[in-house]
Amino acid sequence: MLIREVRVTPVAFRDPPLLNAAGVHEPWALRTIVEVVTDEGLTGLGETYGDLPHLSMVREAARLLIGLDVYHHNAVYAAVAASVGADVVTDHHGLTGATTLEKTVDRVFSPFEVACLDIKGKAAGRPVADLLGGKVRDAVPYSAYLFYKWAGHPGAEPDSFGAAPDAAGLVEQARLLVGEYGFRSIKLKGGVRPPEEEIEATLALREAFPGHPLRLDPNAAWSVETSVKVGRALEGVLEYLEDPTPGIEGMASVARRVPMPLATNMCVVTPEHLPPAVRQEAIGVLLLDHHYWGGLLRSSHVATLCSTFGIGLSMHSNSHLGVSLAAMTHLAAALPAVTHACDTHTPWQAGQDVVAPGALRFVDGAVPVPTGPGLGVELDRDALAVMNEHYETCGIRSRDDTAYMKTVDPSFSARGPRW
Ligand code: GKR
Ligand code: MG
Repeated sequence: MLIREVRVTPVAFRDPPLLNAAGVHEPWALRTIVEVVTDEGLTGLGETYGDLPHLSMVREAARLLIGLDVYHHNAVYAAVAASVGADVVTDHHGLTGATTLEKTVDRVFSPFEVACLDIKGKAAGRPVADLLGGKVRDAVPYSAYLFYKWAGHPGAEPDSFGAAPDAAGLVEQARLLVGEYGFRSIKLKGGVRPPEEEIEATLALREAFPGHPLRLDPNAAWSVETSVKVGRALEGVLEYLEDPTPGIEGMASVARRVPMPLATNMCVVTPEHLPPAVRQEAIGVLLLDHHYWGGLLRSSHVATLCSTFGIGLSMHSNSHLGVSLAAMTHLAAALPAVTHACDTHTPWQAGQDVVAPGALRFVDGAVPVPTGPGLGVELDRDALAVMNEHYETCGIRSRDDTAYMKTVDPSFSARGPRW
């Protein structure tokens, strides 16, 4: 079945002011929706980052895919690799660690791979999870993803989530998300307030939610010594501590001295990072992310490798829409090795989406695996057009949490480790 056309549509949707070690989310988050159309009239969907350097590479790769067979993932990968060439662009998005040539190719390939799987699922009349080995769970558990947060964007009305400047605000935010979605695990985005305050916030969450596994993720904002202090202070409180400090060596030094496993979506982000991380016993949990691990099949191979080396699995997220949530859900549903609830930013979208309502929902904090063929979601074309219009007019072309933070606090620096 041959690729006849590829449509690449950048979109923007409203994003609340969520704080992290790099700064704060801008008023609009960007994504790119990819539609692959075949000679048999089937269309497959993919979703990826919307930052301009990445979007340009996705557009360039799309041109080279015309005429390729959707069943030939290796040929599609080779075409993408050829289009990216040897120019590693520093297309960081959010806090996802190093940029390497392989990771860049994997990032560009991912939405096309997902779209091809969507098409193959539609052709076979089977959900994507069946193409990945079949589901081992009917619903995928996600965690409540808490952020320190301003009441609203500067100069705008407060949003419906409210402010979360401290422990009490975060507990309130957790009550809101757990109440509405039924989440059974909680993740706190740290690296924002001094570590003592983030310990206090984590302990407040533990008291308010005694049965919920908790994680804390400062995105490498701490030195090794600070990480060890925080890790020891939170003994018995965290299921894992995520990216406390930069680099595999730094993580390994912390891992040897704290009681809980360390998790990462920053120091192991491409295959070449796995051998040193395994050798140095730097991580106990990998947060997979098909958007930069080269799609769903490559991610499932990485998952198998992790199991071999006794590394547990969770899933990383950045601000995303429903095509990504569907893909993440099919992948996690088909991976026996997923040991922890996955991350998602979905609640922060506040209902904005490019997929037609109905296929994706949260039940007790988990998303039931869509049962329709392929990803099981359909594009809402009106919503896509509106979000594309937002992209054209929003004025943002690449995510830059640091520059946005500096408009409010000119002395802010994202250079780490900060504490
Ligand atoms: O959305 O601000 C955010 C997160 O901080 C994101 O950019 C990170 O990549 O969620 C991510 C993480 O777990 O590190
Ligand atoms: Mg993280």
